[in-house]
Amino acid sequence: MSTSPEPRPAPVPGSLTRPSGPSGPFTKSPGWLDWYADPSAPAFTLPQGTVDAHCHVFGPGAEFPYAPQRKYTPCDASKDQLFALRDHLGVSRNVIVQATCHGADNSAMLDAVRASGGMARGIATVRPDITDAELEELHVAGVRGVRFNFLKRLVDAAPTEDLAAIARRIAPLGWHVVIYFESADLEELEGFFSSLPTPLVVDHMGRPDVTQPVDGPEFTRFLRFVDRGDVWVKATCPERLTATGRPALGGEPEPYSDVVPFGRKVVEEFPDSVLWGTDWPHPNLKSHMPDDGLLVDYVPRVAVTSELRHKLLVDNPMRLYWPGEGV
Ligand code: 0GY
Repeated sequence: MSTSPEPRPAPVPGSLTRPSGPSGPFTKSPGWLDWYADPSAPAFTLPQGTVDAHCHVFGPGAEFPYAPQRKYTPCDASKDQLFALRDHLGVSRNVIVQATCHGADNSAMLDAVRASGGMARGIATVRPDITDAELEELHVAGVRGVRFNFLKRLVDAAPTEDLAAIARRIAPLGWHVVIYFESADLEELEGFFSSLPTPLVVDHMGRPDVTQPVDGPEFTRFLRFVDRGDVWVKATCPERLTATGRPALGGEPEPYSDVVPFGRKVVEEFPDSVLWGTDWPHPNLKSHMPDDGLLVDYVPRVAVTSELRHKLLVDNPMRLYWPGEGV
C-alpha cells in the first residue's frame, strides 16, 4: 500500500446543492428528513488534518441502487456532496461507513473511497462467504474494518457465529470491527464483543440514554467495557442522542447540552481512543436535521483543551486509519 497521500481532487463547485425531488428511481421513506443543504461556516476552526471518522454516502440511487432488504430509503447523498461538506467544514479526511440501506453491496462506499485520492477510508458490510480475494480488493481500495449492526430497526439479526467467522477472517488484515448497538443491549452482547479477535470501535458512545445520570449504572457499564478491552469510542451523534437539548439550528451556540456530559466523560477518560465524526447525512433523524457547521462548534464543548481536541480529531483517527502517515 502506498503511504503518501495522493493529491486531493478539486471540490465540485456547488455540489452541496441538494436535489429536492425523489432519490432517482426510489421514493424516500415517509417523513424522511433530508440533510441540511446550507450549513453555516463553523465558528470553531478544526485543527489541520481533522478526520470525520463517521459519515456515509447514500447512492445516488440511480447509480448505486439501494438494497432490496433495506429498512429505509434515504435522500441521495453523493460522494461529491460529502467532499464538498468536508471542504466547507475544514475537515481533511473521511471514514465512510457502509450504511444499511446499501446492505452488503459496498459499491457506493468504495466508489467514494477510491475517488478521495487516499483521503478516505471505508468500513464495509460483508457476508461470511466473502472470498480472500474480495477482502484483499477491499483492503487495496481503502477499507479498514467491517460494521456489525445490532439495531433491530436497521437490520435483520445475523447469527453471532457468522459475525465471529467474519471477524476471524478480517483480523489478519489488521482491520477492526465497528459495533453499533443500543446501550440496553450491551449486557447481553458484551461477552460476544469481548470474544472478537480484533480491536472494536463503538458507534455513538454505545447510544446512552442521556436522561440517565452520566455516573449511573448503564453508562458506567459501558465505560468499564471500554476500559477492559481494545476498544475505541466515537464521541458522535449528539443530535441523535439528545432528549432535551436544543437543536443545532438557527445559530444555536449551545446545542445538545444534555449529551455534553457523556461526550466529555469519554473524551477525558479515554483521550487516546476517542474519535469524532459528523454522521452526515444523518440517517433516520426524526425531530430535526442539524446544521453541520454547528455540529463542529459542539466539539470544543466535549474536548475542552487543544490537546484533547488534537487527539480526538487528528492523532487518534490517523493512528487507526492512516498509521505511519503524516497529516
Ligand atoms: C448512523 C446511524 C443510523 C443508521 C445507520 O447504516 C445505517 O443505516 O448507521 C441510525 O439510523 O441510527 O450511524 O448513521
